[in-house]
Amino acid sequence: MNKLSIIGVPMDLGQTRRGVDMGPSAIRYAGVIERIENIGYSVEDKGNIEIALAERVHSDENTNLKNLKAVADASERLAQTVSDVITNKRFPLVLGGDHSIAIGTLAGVSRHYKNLGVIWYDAHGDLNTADTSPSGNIHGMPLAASIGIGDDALTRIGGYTPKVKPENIVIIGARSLDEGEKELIKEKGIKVYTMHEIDRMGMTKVMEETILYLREKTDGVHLSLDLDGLDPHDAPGVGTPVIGGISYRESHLAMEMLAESQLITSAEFVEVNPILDERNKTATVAVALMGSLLGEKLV
Ligand code: HAR
Ligand code: MN
Ligand code: MN
Ligand code: MN
Repeated sequence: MNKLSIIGVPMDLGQTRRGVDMGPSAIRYAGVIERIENIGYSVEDKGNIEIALAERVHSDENTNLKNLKAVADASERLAQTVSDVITNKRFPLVLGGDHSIAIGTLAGVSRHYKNLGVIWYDAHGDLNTADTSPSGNIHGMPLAASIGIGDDALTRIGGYTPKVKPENIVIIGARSLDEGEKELIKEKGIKVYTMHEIDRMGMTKVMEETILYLREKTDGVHLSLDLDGLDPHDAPGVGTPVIGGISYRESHLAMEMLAESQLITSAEFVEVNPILDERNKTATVAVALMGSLLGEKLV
C-alpha cells in the first residue's frame, strides 16, 4: 500500500492531565507529512476528529468512568473515519491524543479483517474495566474494551463486539500492570513481552517471535504505540511515564523489523503531551519511529 491517510485525534478525555489534546499538532509540527512523503507515500491529512472540550463535559453520575459518553461519541466518529480510509485502500495513521482513542481506531479497523492482530507497545496493559481501574481513566481500558470486556458504551462501538481475539494480541514493553490486568492476561492467554523479556532476549528476538506468532494467526495487524512504552529519557512528554522502558534504538529496530515483515496494516501513535515535553522531543521521536515503520531507508 503506498497511499496513507493521517487522522488527528485531539483526545484528552480518557485521562485528567491537560495537554495531550495537542499531540496531533506537535506531531504535525515535527514534520510527519514530509517525512512520510519522502519515503514515497502519497499522503492525505484528513485533519482532526472533533472532540468535546474537557471544560464542557459533565460527569455522568451513574458510572465511575470519566467522560464516558464523550469518549464513546468520539470513538464512533473515529471508527467511521478509519473504516472509510481502509475502504479507500489507504493506510490509516492515527495521531493521538490519549490512548482511549484505540477503542475507536480498532472499531474502524476490525470491520475489515476476520482475524485482526494487535501489537500493543506500552508500559501499561490498558486492560482495566470500571471494576479494576485504580483511576476511572478510560485510557487505561482500551485493550479490555477491544476484547469485549467492560462497559457496553465502550465495547459496542460500531454495533458489535469483540473487535480483537485475545490470542491475536501481543503486548510489548509492559512494566506497570494492575492486579486485575495481570489476572486478565493469564485468564485470556494474552501474549506479553515485559521489560524482563526484552532485557533477557533482546528486542531482535522479541520482534522475530512476535512477527512469526502474528503472521500465522492474522490477516492484518494494527500497531498501537503508546509513547510511554519508551523510556522517559527518550520520550519525556507523556502523562504517565514509567522508568526502565524501551530505548529509542530498540524501538527504531522494532519498527524496522515490522517494516521488513510487511505485516502492519494500520497504526496509531498516542499519549504525546507537548506541555510535558522537552522542545517537542517526544513528537520528534514519534515521527522518527513512524518513518522506520513505514520503510524509511538510511541510504
Ligand atoms: N493502569 C493505570 C490506570 O488504568 C494507568 C494507565 C496509564 N495510562 C496510559 N495508558 N498511559 O497506557 O489508570
Ligand atoms: Mn496506553
Ligand atoms: Mn501507557
Ligand atoms: Mn536501523
